[in-house]
Amino acid sequence: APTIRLADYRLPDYLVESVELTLRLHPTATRVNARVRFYRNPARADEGAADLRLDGRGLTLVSATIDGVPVPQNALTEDSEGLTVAAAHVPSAFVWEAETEISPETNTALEGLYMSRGMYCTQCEAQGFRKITFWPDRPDVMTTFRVRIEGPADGSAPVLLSNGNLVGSGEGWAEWQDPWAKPSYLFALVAGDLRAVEDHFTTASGRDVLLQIWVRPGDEPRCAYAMDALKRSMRWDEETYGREYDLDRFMIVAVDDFNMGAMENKGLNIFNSRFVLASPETATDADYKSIETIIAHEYFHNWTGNRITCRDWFQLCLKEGLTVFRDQQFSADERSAGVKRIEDVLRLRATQFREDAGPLAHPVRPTEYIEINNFYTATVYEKGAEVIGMLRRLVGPEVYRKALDLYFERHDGQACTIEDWLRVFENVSGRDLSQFARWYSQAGTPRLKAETDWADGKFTLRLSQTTPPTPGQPEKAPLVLPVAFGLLGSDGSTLEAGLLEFSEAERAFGWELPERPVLSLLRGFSAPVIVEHEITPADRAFLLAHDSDSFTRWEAGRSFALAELTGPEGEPDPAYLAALVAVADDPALDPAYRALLLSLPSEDEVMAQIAAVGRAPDPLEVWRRRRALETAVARALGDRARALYDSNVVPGPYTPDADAAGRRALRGRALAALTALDPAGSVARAQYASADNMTERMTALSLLVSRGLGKKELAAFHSEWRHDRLVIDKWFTVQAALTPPETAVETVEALSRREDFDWRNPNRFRSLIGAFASGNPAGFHRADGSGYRLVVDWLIRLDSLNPQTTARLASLLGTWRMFDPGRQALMKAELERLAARPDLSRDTGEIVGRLLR
Ligand code: B3K
Ligand code: ZN
Repeated sequence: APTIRLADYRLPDYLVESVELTLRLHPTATRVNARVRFYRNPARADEGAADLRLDGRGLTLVSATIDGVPVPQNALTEDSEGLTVAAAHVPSAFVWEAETEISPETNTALEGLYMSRGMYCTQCEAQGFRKITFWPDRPDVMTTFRVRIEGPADGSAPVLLSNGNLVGSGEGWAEWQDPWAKPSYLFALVAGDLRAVEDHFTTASGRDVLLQIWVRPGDEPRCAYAMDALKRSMRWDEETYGREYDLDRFMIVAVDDFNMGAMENKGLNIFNSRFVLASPETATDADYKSIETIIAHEYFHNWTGNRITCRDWFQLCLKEGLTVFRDQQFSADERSAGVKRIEDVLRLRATQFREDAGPLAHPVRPTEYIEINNFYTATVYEKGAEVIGMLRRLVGPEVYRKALDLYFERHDGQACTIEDWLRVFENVSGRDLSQFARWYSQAGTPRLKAETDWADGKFTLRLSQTTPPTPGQPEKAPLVLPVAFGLLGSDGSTLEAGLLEFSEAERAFGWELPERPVLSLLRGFSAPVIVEHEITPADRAFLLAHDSDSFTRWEAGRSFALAELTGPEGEPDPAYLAALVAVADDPALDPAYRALLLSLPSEDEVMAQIAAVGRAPDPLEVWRRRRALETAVARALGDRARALYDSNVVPGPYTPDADAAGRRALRGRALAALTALDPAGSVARAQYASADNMTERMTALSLLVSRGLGKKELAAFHSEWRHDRLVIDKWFTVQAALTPPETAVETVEALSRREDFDWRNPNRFRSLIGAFASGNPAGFHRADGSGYRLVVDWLIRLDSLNPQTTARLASLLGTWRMFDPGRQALMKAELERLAARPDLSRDTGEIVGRLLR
């Protein structure tokens, strides 16, 4: 497959004025009629006539006409990626009409038009529309769509939906018109036996919007939280960004078979059902939180993505980084900003730092790809969001808002680039952002080194930065780093605080102060870097007790824990345990925050830390030592664990709000401590038996399974929920991720042989194979290689059906160079076995190729 390069971008030869689509649905023989008004792109007209090139994959062409006349056989050439009409047969403005046939039922890749348990649905981003009809399938070709859907003859799909406004309907058909020009990747169609949960929203300017969440019959009672989150998102975007919704209705559809989280199709968002459906009995606090975030994210795309879209797929971060940043702001406003920031950093480190450290490292704006679906990455999304957060910090919130206003005003209706985005900020702030722009082109996680000095009443902070080489980028240049800091006096007061703009390779900053301060560095995690700063245990303990910045305060505890877990083994530092217990017990602190303070770094985090200093982590050792530290923390908590457990009962019926969830989280940490010291898991068992909500049940079940207990509870759980797919996914996940290393591989193997391991369903596949490969490092990295073999066997099986999900999971093997020679050889051999498959998909082929490069 060819490599696509940013440098090769050219304006489209032809643009589209409007399109009328008619789809006659049939499981294996859907007919698609496309009537398209094309015209020669004026920006390229002086180049003379051009071939008409249309993308198309897996389509059967039935007929094609230009201005009503069949295109002659010798003028049209078809290949596996599309068709070309010779320039001599293409007028400068014309109506192209093509009839094609497709088979949604056999479309297992879940891209284009496919079927999910009897229901028709689409996924077109990035390049799925070309699996529906021949089309210039690129985001800079935007047009208005009119869509007529004719339901399947057997009447199995009475509800027929597409983008925009419903303009006509009758027995077995419906017509939709979307007044907003959009690229093909935002096209959507849904047809099925569905029910709507409805509500209304009145926009700031007083327009009424009909809100509908479409689900399978019986799922209606589980939509309330998604609807609530949607209304809050709509209000927030008006208040925070001045953005109103722009159609008469906004629809969300829940689909069971979906490759990712959700999709922002104009006016018709399509969601993985796990990010819509929730009830206290079936969903955890974490599920509610994800639903809120993803509903907001997709809704926010209406302006950042849909009204202003990307010129080409290299600009993906233009919409994704910005929309992630916006959903993070929203959740911070709706919940606790300090807690949210820590959660976002944890996620960034677990996904993006990991990506940056391995063979898949790439810039926020990549410059080449083979399969664009492989670039919906943590770097584009999460680091993309961090870059915007830095920009906002550098210019300040008022200028940021002005810049966004100008962005919407200047670029509404356009397909834009990162240059357009940065120019808006330059114009509004008067700053030169040319060095800042490196954040978009330079891959890798910068190391920020800090050295301090105290002499003659002067405190000096010497900063230096380096970025290690990444594939294809051996040399790195200094970046603009906004470094938020505080200098604390011995009583905990702030002597000095602010933002340093550090953009050189090294530089010293100095302050005259009455006493030697303690440095609180990178407050709020103001730049996505790894800090290298030798800090004494005493200063760490001081920050953990006194830092007024909730991020650096938490980080002090984290670095303590990492030092315990990666340094020489021994009794944990009593100062750490004492400081930890003090904050965990401090009633003045938000319970959710205390729960985070009490959580130890994940095994992956510990392994990354070990690898960062050039050693090969032993996943089993890491697991064992983490367990030991958990026990030590539990001992240090002593009777307090029981007190925390008893005093944080949330009274009344379950509510998913942040306060209640925070108390449950803290209570969960207390239960973990109790369970660490109780080989029978009796308190966890009791909680499992008495809990009236899934959060407390899963907390208890997870702890039991992680201790090799819970057989009885697992059996009861399964028989109670066997008819609920989303809940049974959890049942697979808890075992795949938390079964102790000795029996993990066998457990996953046995689970994969079950009849209800419906591996064709992406959620189910991820719930077992994904959860094992990403959530159970000690099991997955078993020294005999059986974990790798098991996962790769399944990837091979899935790849022929669903390349996108396979490729994503294959990237989990990207850490192979971090391990000891034995594990490296085993992992490499498995990657080579995968690479050698003759029929490997382009998606998985690209990932595996880069992993082995
Ligand atoms: N834009 C979609 C992701 C599409 C992924 C294509 N492989 C969801 C989102 O980011 O909101
Ligand atoms: Zn998005």
